[in-house]
Amino acid sequence: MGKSIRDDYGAKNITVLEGLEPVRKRPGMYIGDVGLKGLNHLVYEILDNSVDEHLAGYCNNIEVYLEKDGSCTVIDDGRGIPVDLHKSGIPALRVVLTTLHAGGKFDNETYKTAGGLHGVGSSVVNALSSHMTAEVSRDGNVYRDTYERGKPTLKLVKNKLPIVGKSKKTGTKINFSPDPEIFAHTKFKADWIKSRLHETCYLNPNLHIHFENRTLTTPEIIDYHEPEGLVSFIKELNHGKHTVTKEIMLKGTLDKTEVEVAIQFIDAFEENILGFCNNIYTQEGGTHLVGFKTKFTQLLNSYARQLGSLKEKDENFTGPDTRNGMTAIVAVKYPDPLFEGQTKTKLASQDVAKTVSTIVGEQLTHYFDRNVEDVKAMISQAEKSAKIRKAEEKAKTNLLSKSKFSFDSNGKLANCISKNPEECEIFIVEGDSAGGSAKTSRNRNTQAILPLRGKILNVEKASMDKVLANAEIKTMINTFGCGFSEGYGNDFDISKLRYDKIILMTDADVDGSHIDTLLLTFLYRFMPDLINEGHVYVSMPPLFAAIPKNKPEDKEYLYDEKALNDYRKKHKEGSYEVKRFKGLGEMDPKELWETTLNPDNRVLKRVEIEDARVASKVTEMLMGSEVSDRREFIYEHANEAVLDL
Ligand code: 0RA
Repeated sequence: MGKSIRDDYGAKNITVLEGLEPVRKRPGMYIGDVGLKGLNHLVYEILDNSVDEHLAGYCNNIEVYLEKDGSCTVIDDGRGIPVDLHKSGIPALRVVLTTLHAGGKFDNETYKTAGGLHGVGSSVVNALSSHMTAEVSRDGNVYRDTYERGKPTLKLVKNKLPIVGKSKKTGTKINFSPDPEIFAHTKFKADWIKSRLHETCYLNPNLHIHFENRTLTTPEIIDYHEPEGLVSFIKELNHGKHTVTKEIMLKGTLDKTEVEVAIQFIDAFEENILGFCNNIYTQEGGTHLVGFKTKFTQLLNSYARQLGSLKEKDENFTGPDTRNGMTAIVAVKYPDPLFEGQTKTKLASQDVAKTVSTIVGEQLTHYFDRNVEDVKAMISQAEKSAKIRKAEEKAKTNLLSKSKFSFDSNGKLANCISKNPEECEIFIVEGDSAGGSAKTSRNRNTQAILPLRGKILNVEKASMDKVLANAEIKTMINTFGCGFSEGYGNDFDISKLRYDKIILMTDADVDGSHIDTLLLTFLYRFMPDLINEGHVYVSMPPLFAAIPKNKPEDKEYLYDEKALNDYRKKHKEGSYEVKRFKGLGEMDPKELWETTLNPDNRVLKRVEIEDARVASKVTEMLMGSEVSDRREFIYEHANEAVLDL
C-alpha cells in the first residue's frame, strides 16, 4: 500500500477486515453507552467523516436532517466514498460500511489530520442501525447500497452496486435509523446536535452546514457558517457577559502542528477553557491545554513583575489565579494524535505541549507588548482571585481539620456495613419521615441512607465559604469520601469514593424536583466526575399502586399517569382500588423497599451530561441569579426527561 497522496485513491488503500458482530454485542465499547449520549454519537460519527473530507480539502457543504420517521440523513459534497471493487471482490463502499477499521483513514497521508478517535465511525453506526441507506455520487452516477443491522440487503449483480440515477456532482449521502433493539430511546437530542454543528463550523471557517429538524410540526431550519472562526466562537461563549479585554487570536504552525488559540477575559470568577484536537472536543483536556496554561501563567506573572503589580517579596500568581475570568479555546490540528483517559478524550501526545507553548509564548508576548491595558485587566482579575483564594484556603483548612473529628456530627447518616465501594449505594432522601422508613427497610449491608432536612443550599448563588459552612453539604462531602474540586485547588479523588451509586430520592412533586436540581447543581459544580463517570442516579418512586380487591397480594405499582391508564384499560372498573402516593413519606417501609430501594424492582434514572459546556451554561441559567431565560427553558424542556430502565 503506497503512502503517497493519490487522486485515484480508489479501493486499494482500504484494508483490515473484521465483521460487525462485536459492535452489536458490546455497543458501549464503540460509542460509549446506549443512552442518549451514545445515540447522538451516531450522528457525530457520520458527521465527522464528512468533516474529515472537508479537512482533506474536498467538501465544503454538509447537510444534516433529523427526519420525521426518526432517522437521520447526512449529505456532503466531497469526493464520495469509493465504489470500485476492493480486493475482496466487494465494492469499497460496502467494505467501508460493513467492516470494522475500514475507511482509509489509517493511511495518514490521505487524511492528514483525521481525528484519531473516529476511525471506525460509519460501520459502527451501520451495525447499530435497524436500517441504513448509502448513496454515492461519483463518475456521473448515483450508486446505492442498503443495510439492516449492518448486513447488506441488496444482492449485487456482477459485484456491482446498483446505479439509481445520474449526477454531475460528487458526494455521499447516508441515512440511518438507530436500532431500538440497542437503544432504549431513539429520539435524537436536537439541541446537542445543533450545538455540535455550530461548534464544527466555528472550528472550520470555510465549512457550511445546513440543518433541518423535520420531526417538528414546523421544521426548524438553520444554516451554520462561521467565516470568522474562533473569534466568533469566543464572542458566543462570552455573549451577554461583561468582557474586560479584546478577543485575542493566536495562530501558528510548527512541526506539522497547527495551533489556534482565542482568549478573552470577563469580569467573573470563572474559567472556561475548551480544547480541541482535529475538531474533536477533548473533554478531559490534555497536553495542548497543559502547554497553553503553563505558558500563560508564566507570561502573566512576568508582566505582573515588570509592571510592578507583583513586588519582589510577593509570591507568583497561581495558574488558576491567572485564568480567573478567562474564556479560551485551544484548537490544534495534528497528524497522528494519541488519546487517553476514561472516555479517550484526553490528548496525550507529549510534543504538542511544547509546540503550543512555543507558539503561544511568541505571539502572546507580541500581543502583550502592544496591548498593555488588556494585560492590566488580566492582572487585576488575577489579584482578585489571589485575594479570595487566600481567604478560602483558610476556610477550607478549618473545614477539613474540623471534619476529621466531627464526621457526621448530627448523626443522621445510617451507613452500610460493607466497605466495598463497588457494591455500596447511598440514598440521599428528602425528609426525615421517608428517611426513617428507608433506614428500616434498606439492605443494611450495602445501602446507606442520608436524610436531608429541607432544601439544600443553591451553590450557584452562594459564596464558597457559605457553601463549605453548610451542614448538609459538609455531610455529603465527608460521607462520599472523595473530596471535591471547585475553583481553587482540587482535592477530588474519585478512587476514594465510598459508594458506586449516589441515588437522589425525592418526592415526585415540584419540591422534590427542586431538591433534585439543587443537589445536582452541587454535585455538578463540586464533583463533576461523579456525574461524568455515571455514579449519580435519581430514583423514580411510583405515583400509584393498584390493588385488586379480591387479591390484594397482586398489587401493582404504577410509575406514571400512562401506566395507570394502561392498567385501567386492562382491568374491570371497580375490581381494584387505586392508591395515590403523595410522597415518599406516605409509603410504609415495605412499600418503600419494594418500589424504590430493591434493586430488582426499582426504576433509576442515570444522570448524564452529554456536553459539559451546554450543561454549565444551563446550570448557570437555571440556578444562577439571572431569572429571565429560566421560565422559557423550563417550559421548553419539561417533557424531555429520559428514563434509564
Ligand atoms: C476514502 C477515500 C476517499 C473518500 C472517502 C473515503 C470519503 C469518505 C466519506 C465519508 C463521508 N463522506 C465521505 N467522503 C469521502 C477518496 C476517494 C477518491 O479518491 O475519489
